[in-house]
Amino acid sequence: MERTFAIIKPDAVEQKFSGKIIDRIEQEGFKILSMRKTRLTRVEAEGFYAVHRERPFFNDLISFMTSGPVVLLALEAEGAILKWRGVMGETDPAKAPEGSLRKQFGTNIERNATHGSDAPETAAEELGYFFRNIDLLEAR
Ligand code: FUP
Repeated sequence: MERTFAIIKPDAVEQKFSGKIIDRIEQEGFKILSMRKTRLTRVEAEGFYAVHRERPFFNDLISFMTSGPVVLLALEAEGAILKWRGVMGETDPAKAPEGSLRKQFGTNIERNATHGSDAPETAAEELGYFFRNIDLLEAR
């Protein structure tokens, strides 16, 4: 079993798509190990996206990610990381396949509805960043 970290971003929460996205997560066979609705502080968002600090879109991205509440999720499934990336589709909703979450609920490359870890190392890091004692979470 593999774990990944997901975010339902402020655009999707604001448009009341959280329920539909959580439903899709369950229908796809992910187990929700932990889930929390919160509003990211600037410090939290900047730390989370630290790898993008030098990118031209960084400030806009941080403003967007702190603009309203998000839903943070710890997910588990066989091959969870790639599986969740597949359900989300490409970063740019315009390039994401029909039926993917970003195609269905995203607006543009910034307001793209969801986040998902891109590799085992980032999944472990991101899960640890937002969920204390992630190693103790049991699939029940
Ligand atoms: P992804 O792994 O699909 O989330 O994509 P990236 O790591 O490349 O980008 C992380 C986030 O930065 C995206 F979700 C949205 C934002 N971004 C922009 O706002 N503009 C860009 O040109 C690229 C990414």
